[in-house]
Amino acid sequence: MSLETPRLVQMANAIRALSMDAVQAANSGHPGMPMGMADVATVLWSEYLNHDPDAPNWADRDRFILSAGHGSMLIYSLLHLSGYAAPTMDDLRNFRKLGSPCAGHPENFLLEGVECTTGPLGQGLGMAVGMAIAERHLNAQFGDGLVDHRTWVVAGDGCLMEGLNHEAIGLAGHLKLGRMNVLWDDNRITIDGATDLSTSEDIKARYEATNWHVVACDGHDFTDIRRAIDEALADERPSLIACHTVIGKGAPGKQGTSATHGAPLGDEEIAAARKELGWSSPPFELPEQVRADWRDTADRGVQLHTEWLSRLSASDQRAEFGRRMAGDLPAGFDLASYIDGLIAEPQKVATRKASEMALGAINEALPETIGGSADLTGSNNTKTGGMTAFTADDRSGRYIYYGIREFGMAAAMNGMTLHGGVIPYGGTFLVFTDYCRAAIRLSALQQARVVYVMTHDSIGLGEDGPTHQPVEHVQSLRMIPNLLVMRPADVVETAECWQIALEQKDRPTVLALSRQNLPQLRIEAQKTLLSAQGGYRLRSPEGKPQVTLIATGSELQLAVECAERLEQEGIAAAVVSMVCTQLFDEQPDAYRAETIPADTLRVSIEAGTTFGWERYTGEHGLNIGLDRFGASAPAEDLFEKFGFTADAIVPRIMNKLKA
Ligand SMILES: Cc1ncc(C[n+]2csc(CCOP(=O)(O)OP(=O)(O)O)c2C)c(N)n1
Ligand SMILES: [Mg+2]
Repeated sequence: MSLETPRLVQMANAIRALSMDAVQAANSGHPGMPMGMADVATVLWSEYLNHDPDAPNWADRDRFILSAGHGSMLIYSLLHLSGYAAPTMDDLRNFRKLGSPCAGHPENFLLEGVECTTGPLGQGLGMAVGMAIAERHLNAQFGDGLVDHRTWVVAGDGCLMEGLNHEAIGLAGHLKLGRMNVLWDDNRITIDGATDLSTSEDIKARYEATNWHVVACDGHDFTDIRRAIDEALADERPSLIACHTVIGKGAPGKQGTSATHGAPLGDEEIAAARKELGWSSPPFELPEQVRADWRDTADRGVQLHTEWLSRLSASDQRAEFGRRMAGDLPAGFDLASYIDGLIAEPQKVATRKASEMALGAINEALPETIGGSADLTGSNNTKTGGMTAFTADDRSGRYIYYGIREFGMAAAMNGMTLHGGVIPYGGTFLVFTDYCRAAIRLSALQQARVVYVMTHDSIGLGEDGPTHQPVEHVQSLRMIPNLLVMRPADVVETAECWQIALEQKDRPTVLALSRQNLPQLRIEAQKTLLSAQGGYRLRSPEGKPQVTLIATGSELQLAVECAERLEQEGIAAAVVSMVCTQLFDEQPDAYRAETIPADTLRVSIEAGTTFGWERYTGEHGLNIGLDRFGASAPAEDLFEKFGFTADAIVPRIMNKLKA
C-alpha cells in the first residue's frame, strides 16, 4: 500500500531536514547524498524493505546496505523515523560527536540496522554480494519458510567507479544473485565536481555485460521509482536501478553541485531549503503526521516477522537454525581426536597441506563453513573432499570459485559473516593480501569472523621469485588491530590455529601457511592448545637459558637446530614458537616474562622483515630476517643465500654473546 504523494513528500523531506540539520550541528558531514536519495529511500523503506524495527536482528529481514557510507545521515534518519530504538533524536543531534552511535560513517557495531560498516567506497556493495550468497545458501539449507529475503544496496558514483565494483558485480552476475538490487544514486557529481571530469564510462553497459538487469528511473518521482523497483523484482538477474537524482535536492542555491557533497549547507542555505521544501519545523523536531506516517510503515514488516516466527516455531530445524544464526559452534566441537592422530603418527607436510587436513575434519563437523579461493584452489588447499561448488544452479554447494578477485572475495566474505549463519574462509597467496587488505581491515574493524587462508608465506615458496615472495606482509598484517595473524610451524600448530580461528566470534584471522614441507615439531600430547597462548616454549634447556630463540612458521625448525648447536657449544638456549603475536600480547605479564626472559639474549628468526621484532627481542637483541626483496631460485638456495641456516645464525649469536 502506498500513501498519497503529498504525505510521501513530507516523509522524504523529514530525511532532508534531519540530514541538513545534523550536518550543520556537527559542523561537518555530507548532506548532499541523503537529500538526493531521500525520495528513493522513502519508497524503498516504506513500501518494499521487509524489516521489523522492534526486532532489528530478525534473521529473515531484508538487508539494507548504504554502500555510499558518507551519506550516513540517510540511514540514521531512516532508522530513527521508522521506529528503531536507536538512534534517538538526541543521538542524531550528536551526530559525529564522541559517544553518539551516529558516527561519521555507519558502523555495524554501533547501531542495529546498520548491517555493515561503510565509507570505504565500493566495499558495501562488495559485502552485499556476500550477503546475497549467504541468503541463497541458507535458503538451500533451511528452505523458503525460514530464509527468503533480499539485499538492497544504495551506492553512489564512487562505489561504481572503484575497481572493487568490477570484481563484485562480475561475481554477482555470474552467480545470478537475483535477490540483490543496487539503487545507484546517479547524480553525476562527486567531490571534485561533475563525473565527466573523470569518467565517460557507459556504466549501464558494463553492468549488462556482466549479466545484470539494468533499469533507470527518475529518483524524484515516486511512481517511476516504484516502476523501476518492480521491474527489478521481476527479473531473475541482480539489478542495477539507476536513479537519476539531484544531489542536495531541496537546497535551492546549492543543489546539483558538489558544494552539497561534504560540507554543511550553512544557516542561510538551510533557511532557504526549509522554505523550498515547505518545512516549518525547527531542527530535530518532526510534525506529528510525518512521525505517524513513518511509524505506520513498520506494520508490514512486523506482520511478516510474526508470520515467520510461527513458521520457525513449527520447524524441526529451529534449533540448528538458531545455532547457526547465533554463530555458535556445535556443542563439543574441537579437533582433539584429529590432533591425537597426528601425535600418534607424526607427518612432514606443508602447513597449507596441514590446513587442508584440518579442514577435512572441520568441514565434516561444521555445516556452516563456506570455503573458496581466488583461483588458487590447488595451491591454497582450500577445497576438501566431497565439497561441491556454490553455483547459479546449485545453492547448496559450500565452495566458491571466486575467480581472480581477491578484493571481491574478501569483501564478500565479510558480507557472509555479517549476514550470519555461515563461516567463510578463502585463500590466495599471502603476497596478495595487499590486493584485499582494505577488506581485511574492515573484517577487523567490523569484528567479523573471517578466516583468510594465505599460503606461500615467504621466500620458501622459491622459484616464483620476489613478486610472489612476501617480505613485509606478515608484520604489516600484525599491525592491524583486532586481527589475529597466525603463522603455524607444523601440522599440529596448524590444526590448533584453525580451531582458535573458528572460536573467535568477533575477530578475523589470517593464517600464513608454507608452500614447503615442514617437519612435525609438536610430538607430545597436550591438554590445551598451546598456540592459544600465542607464544610458548617449544624447547627448554636443562638449566637457565642464556639465549631465547623466538621463531615462527617454517623458521621454527631452524631455531630448534640453532638451539641444539648452541647447546653443543655449552650455551643453554630456549626456543619459543611465536605463532600469533596478538594472542601472546594478551597473556599475563608474568607468563610473557617467563616465556621470553629479559635476562637472556633474545633472538627472533622469521623469513620476513625484521621491522618490529625489537618489541620481543629488546634493544640488545638480535633480529634475523629479510629486509630486502627475495629472488627467484629453489627455496633451499634462497634460505642459504639470505642466511637462514644454523651455520650462518649460530656464529652471529656467539658473537653477540661475546659483545
Ligand atoms: C575508497 C575511498 N576513496 C575515497 C573516499 C573519499 N570520498 C568519500 S565520498 C567521495 C566521492 C563519492 O562520490 P559519489 O559516490 O558520487 O557521492 P556523492 O558526491 O554523489 O554523494 C570520495 C572520493 C572514500 N570514502 N573511499
Ligand atoms: Mg555522485
